[in-house]
Amino acid sequence: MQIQETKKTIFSGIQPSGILTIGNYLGALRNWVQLQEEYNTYYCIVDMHAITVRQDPSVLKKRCLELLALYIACGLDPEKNTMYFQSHVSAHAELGWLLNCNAYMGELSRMTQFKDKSAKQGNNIGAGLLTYPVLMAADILLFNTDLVPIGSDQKQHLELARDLAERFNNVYGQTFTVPEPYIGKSGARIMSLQEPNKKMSKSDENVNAFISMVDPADVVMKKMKRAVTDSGSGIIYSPDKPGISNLIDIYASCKGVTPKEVEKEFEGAGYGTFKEAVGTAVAEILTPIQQKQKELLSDKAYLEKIFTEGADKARYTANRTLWKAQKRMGLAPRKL
Ligand code: ATP
Ligand code: LTN
Repeated sequence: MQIQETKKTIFSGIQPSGILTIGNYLGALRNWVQLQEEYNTYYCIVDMHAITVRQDPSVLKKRCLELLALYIACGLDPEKNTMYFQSHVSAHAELGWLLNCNAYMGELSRMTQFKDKSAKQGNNIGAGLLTYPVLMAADILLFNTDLVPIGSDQKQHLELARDLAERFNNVYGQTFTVPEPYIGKSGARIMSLQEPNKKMSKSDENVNAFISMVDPADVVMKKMKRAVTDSGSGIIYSPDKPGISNLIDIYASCKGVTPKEVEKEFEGAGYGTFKEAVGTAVAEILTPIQQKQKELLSDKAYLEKIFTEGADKARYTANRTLWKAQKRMGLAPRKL
């Protein structure tokens, strides 16, 4: 009990907006698993973030449960981690509103993800896309989070969460812990297999651009073989070889080695041989996870118990922070 209380806190989340890719796994989930021993961890399924773009309700519902099963299948122990759905803890939306009232249009409209996603939406851009990072800041600040493990694409959003925390603390008095990002040494930015200058994304229209966590070994191999490589030859890690460098990153992250060590291992090898090795390394990681996820999904009662207990625990801590922030802003205080 004593140890539990002195542990630092981690919060992170993934949107159930599609089937996860190996980018999500290597950039985020895998690090979460490593961190679970040392920290007090909250790993959320951020379903309210997913609805910032239109979702098919029946598909979303299914994906939420699949994502929880995937968290566990990847190695998150339900005994050690608090796992729950964001929409089950209303303090997320409520603190999001308080922070919205302290956020500036200018800083929100400068967010790269907003610019990218709104460009795809044409004329009717949902307001949720603009305020999305404020909700993310609320997620994090509710738990007095010290560390947020994320892929490097989320760095800008985390910077905003820090700015909002500092601004709030300066105006209303010390309320929130200012969080730090945790970005892994390898796998922090896995690129598209088809356009290696673009991030691998689960919402890419081209299925050959990503490897999904549920792709069977033969599909993994097929997609790897189709991956765009660069002119010339040689397994060389260099900015002018974005295709092969991405494959080196994937292999290095799967095997826990450095890009330099990969170059050495494949010295003199051709692209074909290397792509096969990368495909095998990825499939070796995915196959056991897929089996475990399938088993877990056959026991809905077990999953329900985990997300219900997770939300109960998260709600308790989250409400305390929310009520403190409300009080600081001058809303009528209530008994804790
Ligand atoms: P979408 O494409 O639907 O916007 P996404 O694939 O970016 O979503 P998120 O749910 O937004 O997925 O991200 C979950 C976590 O995975 C975040 O920490 C994010 O930084 C990380 N992540 C996403 N894509 C990659 C990638 N290509 N490489 C490394 N990390 C990634
Ligand atoms: N915005 C993130 C998902 C996300 C998140 C969070 C990550 C929502 N809330 C809190 C870390 C902490 C994304 O798009 N990847």
